[in-house]
Amino acid sequence: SPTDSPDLLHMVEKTGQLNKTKIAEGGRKLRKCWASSWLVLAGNSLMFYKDPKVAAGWTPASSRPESSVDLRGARIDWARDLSSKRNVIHFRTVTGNEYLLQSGSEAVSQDWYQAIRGVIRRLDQE
Ligand code: I3P
Repeated sequence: SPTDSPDLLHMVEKTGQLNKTKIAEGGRKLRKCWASSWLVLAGNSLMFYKDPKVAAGWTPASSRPESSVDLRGARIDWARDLSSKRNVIHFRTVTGNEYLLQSGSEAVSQDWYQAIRGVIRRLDQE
C-alpha cells in the first residue's frame, strides 16, 4: 500500500482534479456515479482522494487514498461509446476494474491520458 512504500515519496508524476466514475468491478458492470476526485499518479499506482492534497510537504505516504489502482498490465483508451461527456478516458486494470476519467478541458484530459499511458508502458517493459 502507499503508506508502506517510502519510495513513493519521490515518485509523484502528476496530481490534479478530474471527474471519475468506476464502471466495472472484476468485469461486472456497475452503475455510473460521477464525482470529482483528486488524482495522484505515483509509482505503479493511480490513487483517488476525495479532497485535493495541496499542503506543503504532502506526499502519498501522508494519507490513505479512498481507493487506488495498480496500473501494471492496465489498458487505456479514449471512451467513445461509453459516455455522453467529452474528453473521457477509459482504463481497465488486469483485475477487470474499469474507470472513466473526464475533464471539461481537452488539454487536461490529454495530459492525463499521456501520463497514465506512459506509466503503463514503463511497467510493461519491466
Ligand atoms: C446516469 C447519469 C450519467 C450518465 C449515465 C446515466 O444516470 O446521467 O451521468 O453517464 O449514462 O445512466 P443516473 O444518474 O440515473 O444513474 P454519462 O454522463 O457518462 O453519459 P449511461 O447509462 O448512458 O452510461
